Amino acid sequence: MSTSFATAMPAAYSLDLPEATADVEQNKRNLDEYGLAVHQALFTPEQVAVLLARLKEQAEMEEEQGVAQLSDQSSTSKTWIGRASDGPAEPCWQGIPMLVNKGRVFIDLGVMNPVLHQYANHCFKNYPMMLSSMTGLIVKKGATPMVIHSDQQFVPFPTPTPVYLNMMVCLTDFTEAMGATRVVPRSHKWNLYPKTTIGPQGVPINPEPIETVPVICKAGDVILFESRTWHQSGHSTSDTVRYSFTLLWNQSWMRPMDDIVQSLHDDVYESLPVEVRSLLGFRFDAAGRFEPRYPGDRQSMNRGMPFVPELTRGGKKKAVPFGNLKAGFTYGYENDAHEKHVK
Ligand SMILES: O=C(O)CCC(=O)C(=O)O
Ligand SMILES: [Fe+2]
Repeated sequence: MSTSFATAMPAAYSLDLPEATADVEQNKRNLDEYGLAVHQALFTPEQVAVLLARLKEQAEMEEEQGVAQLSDQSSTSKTWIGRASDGPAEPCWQGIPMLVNKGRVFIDLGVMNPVLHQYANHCFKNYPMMLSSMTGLIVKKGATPMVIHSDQQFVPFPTPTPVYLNMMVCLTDFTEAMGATRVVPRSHKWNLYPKTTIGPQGVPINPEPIETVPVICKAGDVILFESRTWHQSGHSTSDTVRYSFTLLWNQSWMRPMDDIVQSLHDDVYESLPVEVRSLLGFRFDAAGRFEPRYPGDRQSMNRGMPFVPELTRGGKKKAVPFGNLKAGFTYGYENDAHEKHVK
């Protein structure tokens, strides 16, 4: 199940955490040193209230309309799509995937947040990035801990930079009793993924004990953890529900966790400025070419392509010319918009 690169984790390691701060340069150093950082109070109480209200309403209505992603503990256990009553267990956890389609506020405050871009550019050493997923996470009493994992656990070799960077936007306080995210500080330097095996319930478990520490936060804080850092959601024993959403970014050569280009609704796409489309993958640097499915379909900004079906003499299908590739370029000539967001 898991791939290990080093022989073993260190016999002893420290669980000390960096202090939360709004100092971006300090947080960059913390990301380098600990594999994580907490940006303190990035969002105002008013912004948190708006984000939380939208997330709660969406979550409730997904459940009411029988399309909620629910689980007894986390995405690694008994997970189903439907209503709470459809499942085999108590729905202590709810995921609200593809938030790009579920409220402009998540895009304006999250995806387009210039402070958050600075962290991604730092971790990715300014290699172009794109949004990989944006997901709401609700953790209720009874939710048990997620398997300890790294978010790039399926990458079959060690990487000198993280491939993904996760940003957990706390919409309530995160206390240990509420199942706050737990981490293994400095594990990003180990060149090792936490060991997992399939447990008796048929889902991955950690066969050996691994000590983790909760990241205690306030509503409005953002936990930044890069994709080599070992982590898990915690065990909720509290009546207070933990609400958050994560922005996951990846270097743009990597296949994103969620195929947002495929999944973004047309009306949302139409409403978005080019800067947002660019960050959602409608601009590519190396991998991810796509063509229109029909004439007039949405296009990659820096590689617009004609509609070209199978063409046969006497056949009915016709090509529809279009294209914004300039002679001498393969892609990426629209550098101004691009550079603005990756530097
Ligand atoms: O909910 C949490 O605390 C952790 C979630 C997580 O592991 C992830 O988003 O990758
Ligand atoms: Fe994770």
